[in-house]
Amino acid sequence: MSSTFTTSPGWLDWDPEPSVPAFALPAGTVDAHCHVFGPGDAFPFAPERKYTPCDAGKDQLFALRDHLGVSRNVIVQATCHGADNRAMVDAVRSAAGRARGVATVRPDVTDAELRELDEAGVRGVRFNFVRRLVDAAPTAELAAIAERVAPLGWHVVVYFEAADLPELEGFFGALPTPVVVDHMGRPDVTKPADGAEFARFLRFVERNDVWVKVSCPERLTVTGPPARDGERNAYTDVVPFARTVVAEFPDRVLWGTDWPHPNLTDHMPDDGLLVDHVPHVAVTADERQKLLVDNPLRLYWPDERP
Ligand code: 0GY
Repeated sequence: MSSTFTTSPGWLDWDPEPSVPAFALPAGTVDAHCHVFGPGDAFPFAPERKYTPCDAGKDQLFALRDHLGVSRNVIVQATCHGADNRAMVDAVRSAAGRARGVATVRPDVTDAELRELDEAGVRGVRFNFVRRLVDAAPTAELAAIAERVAPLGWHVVVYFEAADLPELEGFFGALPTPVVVDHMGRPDVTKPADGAEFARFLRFVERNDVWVKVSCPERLTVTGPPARDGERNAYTDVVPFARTVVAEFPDRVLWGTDWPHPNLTDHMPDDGLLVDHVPHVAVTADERQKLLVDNPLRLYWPDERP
């Protein structure tokens, strides 16, 4: 059946033929940030969405998982599905224990709905402050949601632009759950990694119960990837930032592909190259074991923690 929707202008589809990574991920690696989109005819996109993606369903995600040598996924609710978590929950349930979910919920979510999400494998809620993606909810509403999910042992995933951290960090620091920051808080990588702006982010992480996803070099880079047939060390301008975070907080970092890479307009990454980026930011086997396996297990599969 052909799709009954049209993707946003300039939309780039995910790469159907990612390369085989040169770097072998350690056994048990978790891709702790990825999404599913639809399929749109089965799981319609939200009316309030700011973009319409291509289809990127669970079977395609699981094929990528196996291709890259990943063991498990954390599937994060994408804004194009609003607070309708059905596509994400269906994918998590289908993974038979090999996936967890992060949901978006509204303040009127019932306790029964939260319990059902928990039973399906959801372990967090996402608060998004990126204006091109959402009309952000009032922080009082979000604080109330955090109070509701804290007793379930969930955490809060936050997505924001670096320039907004000064305004938001007090709110984040007061949340009653661990806070997981998407994509290193989106640093401006044209500024120095040892400069004032990133130092402020590092201090925020240090002082609070904050975890950091060292993800999305393809979104943060200005130099871009190498040519498809070139050497495999891509996104080198992002490395100093990710390297600093891993070195300073080895027990509170996570990694993810961000497949299917929404809203990229310059290039669509080769997911194999994203795997090959990892040993440049986590340079010892011990750091990689924590980043890829031990840390995500502690947060998402605590019963199996090493
Ligand atoms: C990401 C980043 C983006 C989009 C979303 O939920 C989303 O729509 O997260 C983005 O456009 O920067 O984490 O996938």
